[in-house]
Amino acid sequence: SGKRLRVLVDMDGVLADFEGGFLKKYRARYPEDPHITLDDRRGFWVSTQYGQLRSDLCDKAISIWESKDFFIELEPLPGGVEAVKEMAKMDNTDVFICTSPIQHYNHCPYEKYAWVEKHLGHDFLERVILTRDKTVITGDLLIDDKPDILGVEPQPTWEHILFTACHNKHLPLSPPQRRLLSWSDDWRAILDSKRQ
Ligand code: DGP
Repeated sequence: SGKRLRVLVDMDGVLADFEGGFLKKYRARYPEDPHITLDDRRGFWVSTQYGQLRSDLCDKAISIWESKDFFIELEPLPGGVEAVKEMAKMDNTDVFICTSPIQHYNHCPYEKYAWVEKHLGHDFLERVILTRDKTVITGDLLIDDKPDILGVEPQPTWEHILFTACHNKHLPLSPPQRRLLSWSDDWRAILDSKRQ
């Protein structure tokens, strides 16, 4: 028993395959240009690594996720939709999708809602939080693939669980930080560890 558990789940790189979707569309649009395999991805920002490969590739990378239909066409990552649906049915558990839209706002925010409706159902639209600053959102857990989640609140209420992605899998964790290796990993145990 005790109080309810609030779980914040990131979207890109946790529920939706941003990296895979990006690489597929980048290669289709720029077949003559070099690319970075998912195995060679390092660092959260895709455009930074492409810019290091060749300076003109930074803007070419950005052009991919700024295009219409990029976000709605992202494939779900294995097990994510099922896990979030199961979480939402658990006793004493509130789950929210907590995602940062890109600043180029003409397609992304709309398509994020459309993705949630398509894959999680209309009722889940009540559970979407779009914010550029996740530190001001209160919760017990934030499951997110971004290694450094910073904002105006120096002491966020949530514990950040680093969701493993191609760009962060080699990073050492600074204890006591915890990882979720994939949705096949024991996410239920992580939730239980936060229950009173
Ligand atoms: P979130 O996963 O909620 O922290 O959102 C971060 C978004 O930024 C997500 O849509 C992925 C995207 N993203 C990845 N690499 C880059 C980049 O180099 N530049 C920008 N502007 N966005 C990026």
